[in-house]
Amino acid sequence: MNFHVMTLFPELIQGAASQSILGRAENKGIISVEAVNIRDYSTDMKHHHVDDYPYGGGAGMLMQAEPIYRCYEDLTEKIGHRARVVYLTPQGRVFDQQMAREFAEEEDLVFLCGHYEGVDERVIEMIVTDCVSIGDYVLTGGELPSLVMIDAISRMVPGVLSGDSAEIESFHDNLLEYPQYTRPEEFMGRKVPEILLSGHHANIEKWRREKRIERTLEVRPDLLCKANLSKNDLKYLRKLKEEKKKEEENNE
Ligand code: 6GU
Repeated sequence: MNFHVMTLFPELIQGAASQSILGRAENKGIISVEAVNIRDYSTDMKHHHVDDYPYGGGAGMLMQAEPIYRCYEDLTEKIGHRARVVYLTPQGRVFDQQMAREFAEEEDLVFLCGHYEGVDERVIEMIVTDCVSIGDYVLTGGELPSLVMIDAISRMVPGVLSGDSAEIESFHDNLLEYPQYTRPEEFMGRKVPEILLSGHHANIEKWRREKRIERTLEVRPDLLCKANLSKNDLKYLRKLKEEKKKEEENNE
């Protein structure tokens, strides 16, 4: 899978994408991350400006349509077909695991990173296929969001992760992950839960399932109604809720 990032800060993208699991996947040739500098497509030969004041007034500067359009045309010629173009913006659909899985089916994916107060609406209408936000807060530009997306999408691409770790992780079934422990058995007085040392696989599985339900109820109760819960799961959930209720009554 090939990621193409249109940005004013290509070093930020290349730096992050060359590390860790993404870097390894790139070295193995499973993915590629290429940052293209929009400034190279400026029509302002003297100062290479790519921004200007908004019509109608208002704070800040906007990225102009033409450099972005020229950059996109050049990229499309190189790619050889019209790939999906993701514009990173707080005005977009909120990114989630399901979107990551869908985007992972693409061979090429183009990102447009906005900066300043935004981008001239006309170029968005002309080239963008998907407006995506990574959450309800405001960032200074689209570079970090595009890296977040590249990371989440890449790990859905076959061969990027070893084994089946992408499968067993949180969110594919709307439950948070269970707690994990490695050596030593005791760290500053804190012991690894006995059951994990027991070698009793059925009990361990049961304990892990219960921890997942417990955590999800505690931190993300909104996910529980989307989770696929068995009769036993629901029984355990009822027990947790009753315990919680009793505790609250005791605190009154
Ligand atoms: Cl995609 N861009 C910016 N600038 N801020 C954001 C965002 C994107 N998603 C959440 N906040």
